[in-house]
Amino acid sequence: MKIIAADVIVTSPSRNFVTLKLTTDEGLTGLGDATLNGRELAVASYLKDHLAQLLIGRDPHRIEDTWQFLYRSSYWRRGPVTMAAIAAVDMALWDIKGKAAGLPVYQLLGGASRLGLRTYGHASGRDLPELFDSVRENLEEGHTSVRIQTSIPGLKAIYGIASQEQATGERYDYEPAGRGAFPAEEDWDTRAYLNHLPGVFEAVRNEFGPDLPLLHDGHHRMTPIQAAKLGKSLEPYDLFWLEDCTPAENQESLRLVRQHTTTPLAIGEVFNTVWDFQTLIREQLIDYVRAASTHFGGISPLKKVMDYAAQYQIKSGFHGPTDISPVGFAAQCHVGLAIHNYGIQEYMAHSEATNTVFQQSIRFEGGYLRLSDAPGLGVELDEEAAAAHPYQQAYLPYNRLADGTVHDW
Ligand code: CS2
Ligand code: MG
Repeated sequence: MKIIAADVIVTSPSRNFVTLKLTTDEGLTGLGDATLNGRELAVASYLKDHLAQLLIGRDPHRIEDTWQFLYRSSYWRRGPVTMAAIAAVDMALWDIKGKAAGLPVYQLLGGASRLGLRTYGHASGRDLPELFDSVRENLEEGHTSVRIQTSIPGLKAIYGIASQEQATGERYDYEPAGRGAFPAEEDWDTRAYLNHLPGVFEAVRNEFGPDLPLLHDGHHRMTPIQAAKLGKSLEPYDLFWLEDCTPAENQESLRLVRQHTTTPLAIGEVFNTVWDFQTLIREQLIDYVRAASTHFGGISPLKKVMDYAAQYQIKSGFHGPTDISPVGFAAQCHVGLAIHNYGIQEYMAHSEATNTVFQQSIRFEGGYLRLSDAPGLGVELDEEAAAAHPYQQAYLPYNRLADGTVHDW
């Protein structure tokens, strides 16, 4: 079997997605997700202008060899653009291998280790009543764990609050990247945040009891000592995890956080390779690996990092917002179903428009994501529907402190 075409499809049903479609001389096709939120066209160009011609004529069964060839021959290793492009190729090859074998990808990774994938949903609110309603909605949808994000008194707009208006007038529900030619500016104050958050968790615990697993995303905004303080102050509320408490490109900073708190830590949605996790895993500085197959080079490296993490009892908590396309989401769900050290999967349902372009076979039933027996990844792309939603420029927001300093968003 040989690859005879490599096409890049850019579409914007509710938000932008970049998809690679590989076609073989035997008529099989494979899909891969290459979406990099806010920088989509850079990856589309990487695939179209640099990788597509290298793939023509190759044997699609040689997944590991192709991955190593693309990674090492580029010379310029790592980085989100390169690794999203390689991820798309890797996923599309696994999709083809599954279709050729007549098996879903998880079967090729060792078979199912569980019946379905436990999830967490996103709850948020500008005040406690709105937050409580949002938690209830999540529970009604079937989520058995809930992420809690809240507005901070005195701040106008911050990451993760669904009902706040964007500068463009759109709502946050599906996509924080606002459409338009310039990123929206939000505000930030770490002291106000550290003072406000423990009270919110106390109120949520009082309302929903001690058993509901609760999560929180710090979105890279704290220094190590601030993160340590937050972890400590949230200990009475027994979090499932505190996510991205520091900008973790400095892996050593997690030593300090870890020394001070038993709040479990999850990190890595912006990481691109296993090396970004090396110190964090070896020194057991985290509890959950937050990588997404799409930004991490695909299914092959995601399986490798989880096998490494398994030696240290570290589990998966793959990044699953709607900027991971249905293809990338399916890819990591196949890994999640197969590995022993599965933890939890972030799950935000894609919009109706997204689901008309991408037909997904994963179902969310009884609180679990259930994978189908469809061969390969189990996602179909309707190219006509995709063409009806042309690319629209969009940017993630950014933050400024009260004195005008740019801060981590
Ligand atoms: C995130 C994302 O889901 C999460 O935990 O932190 O919402 C993230 O902000 C987006 O993926 C950025 O594109
Ligand atoms: Mg996050």
